[in-house]
Amino acid sequence: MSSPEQAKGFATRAIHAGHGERDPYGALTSPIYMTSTFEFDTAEQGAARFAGEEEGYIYSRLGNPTLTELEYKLADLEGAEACLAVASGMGAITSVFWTFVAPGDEILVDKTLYGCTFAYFHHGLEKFGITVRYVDMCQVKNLAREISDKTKIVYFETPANPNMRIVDIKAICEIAHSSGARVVVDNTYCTPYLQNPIALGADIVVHSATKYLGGHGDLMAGVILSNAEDMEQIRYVGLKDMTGAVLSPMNAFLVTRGLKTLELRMERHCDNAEKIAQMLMDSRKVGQIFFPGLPSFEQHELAKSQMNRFGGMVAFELHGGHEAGLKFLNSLTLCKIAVSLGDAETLVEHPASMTHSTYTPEERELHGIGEGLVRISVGLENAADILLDIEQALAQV
Ligand code: 3LM
Repeated sequence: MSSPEQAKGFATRAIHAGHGERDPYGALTSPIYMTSTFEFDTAEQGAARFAGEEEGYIYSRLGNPTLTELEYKLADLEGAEACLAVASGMGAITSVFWTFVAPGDEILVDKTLYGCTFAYFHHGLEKFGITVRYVDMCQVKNLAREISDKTKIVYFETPANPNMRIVDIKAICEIAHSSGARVVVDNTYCTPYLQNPIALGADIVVHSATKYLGGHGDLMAGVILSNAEDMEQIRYVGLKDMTGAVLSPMNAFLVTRGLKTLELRMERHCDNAEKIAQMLMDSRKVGQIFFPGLPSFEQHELAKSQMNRFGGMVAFELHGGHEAGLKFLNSLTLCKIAVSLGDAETLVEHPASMTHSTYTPEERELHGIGEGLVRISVGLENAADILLDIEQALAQV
């Protein structure tokens, strides 16, 4: 799916890439192909499509024109050869792993991961005879020490959910590739507007498109991006036969619509998050602040080198621990108490009891997820209003 749109600016590509032939009625917005199956002209044509001898749609689990438009657009934005849109972020992650791992294989994953991704590895893959090893990939030398020729996949998020640890994409890819492992990066927190893992050497990128890509909190979706060969396997093995995590054409349309404003939205998310992180610095209720844009953040320089800006996610540790975390959430009046991220509304959650309750308390401690940690998905409201709400909630703690 390499595209002639590549040379144009991000917003231009986000709006125009993937929009194919002019519609017969001149409709500016592509129609939504709400169909499960496609009619063949002849029995021979059907057979030729199944045999891969003729291009064309067969059945919506294998492909659908509304999804194709979204896939083409996202491949362009991430600089990937091909893309596959699926039903959720978890559908994306599981479709990749079921395609490429088998019993006896080993995978190396970062020690901090989104809670359900951790649960999939820990309670899912391990049950099928796949060895999962948790490595602190913020220290590149740890991967060099742990990797072996049994390692099939190296997997991480950067920034990691929920504590914003940054992994050096380029350095990790060099080590993984020297051992013949594929590198899979979850780019949900950044979107292709802020970070391009493929340009830094990653083999496969996954996203929860439920978040910033859709951007309005009204859908579930996931995407996978890679080279054409791997994507063919993920589509026809992982999605078609293993997970069946098919995206509805309606939701594909909504993600395509969301992408048109991705650049504008990300700029605003970043502006607002910078202001909130700065304000938190002045609160005596707050301990460590996890935001890569702060010069005091341990990995600020690394973040600067691989991200265009620092994103819309801010986390912080309250001195009062678990109780203080819940009290803070219950004191909010504008911001919503909710998991998920990347919506127009500011969403605030308590990872230890919500998104990361899939870890045991011991695992959370080991993986750097504190009991007093609060996570904010900074929304698109006016910054002054968000600041005021957070300040008054902090005062109640
Ligand atoms: C959350 N996260 O609030 P879906 N990768 C990352 C994610 O953050 C997520 C997924 C994958 C949250 C969801 S918690 C019950 C709500 C980095 C989701 C999975 O399958 O589209 O939800 O994506 O952190």
